[in-house]
Amino acid sequence: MNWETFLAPYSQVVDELKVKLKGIRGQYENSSMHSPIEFVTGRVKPIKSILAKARNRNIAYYALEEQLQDIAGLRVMCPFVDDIYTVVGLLRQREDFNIIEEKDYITKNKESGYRSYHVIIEYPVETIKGVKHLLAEIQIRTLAMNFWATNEHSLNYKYSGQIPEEIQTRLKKAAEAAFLLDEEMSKIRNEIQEAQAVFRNKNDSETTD
Ligand code: 0O2
Repeated sequence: MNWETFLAPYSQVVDELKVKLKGIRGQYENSSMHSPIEFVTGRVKPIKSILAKARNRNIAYYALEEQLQDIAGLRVMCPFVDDIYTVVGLLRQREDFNIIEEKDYITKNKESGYRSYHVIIEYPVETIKGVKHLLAEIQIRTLAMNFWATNEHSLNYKYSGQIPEEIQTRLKKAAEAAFLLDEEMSKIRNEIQEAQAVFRNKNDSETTD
């Protein structure tokens, strides 16, 4: 297995999708509209993680491309829960890739407390040998959901996937607190957005003065 050759087109997928998703944010900003996207990150799954997931799920090397959906991974962070569904709507109407699966871990969170909306796409990437259709996973979540998931991921790494029960219980409580925070912020969303618009206008007039 030549990993460099295998992963190169995935790296291109991540780079291209980052540009496209950040482009959505830019278009909202240029139209002085509230952007449903706060920021975007992307990564190619590290070889060690690919091997571990393939081992756990009994996936042979030749089947990785077909069965491992998140070798190319994008993450879209949104200010509010509603924005997640706006982003999903924008993805559904695009013509540069096909959505092949959606996983809603927001209305039904995972046992761990994890919340996010996952969209699995098939993305056509141009290579010197022609077009390759590769899978990529776009995880869409609020800033609060991301805060929780990042911390839980670190703990999972620390405890090699066996987080002690007491910490698991705390994590579940923290997931609920993060969800409540999202709910409360949604209730005062208009106030927050008006304040941000005033702040933006003030900054704009100061830079043009
Ligand atoms: P990493 O290190 O982030 O790459 P499925 O076969 O559909 O049941 P699969 O393929 O694991 O399961 O898909 P799923 O459940 O949509 O999860 C894919 C990714 O979502 C994970 O990738 C994580 O990034 C994230 N995720 C899912 N569940 C959790 C969770 O409980 N906590 C956190 N922090 N992240 C989660 P990897 O490969 O597991 O990890």
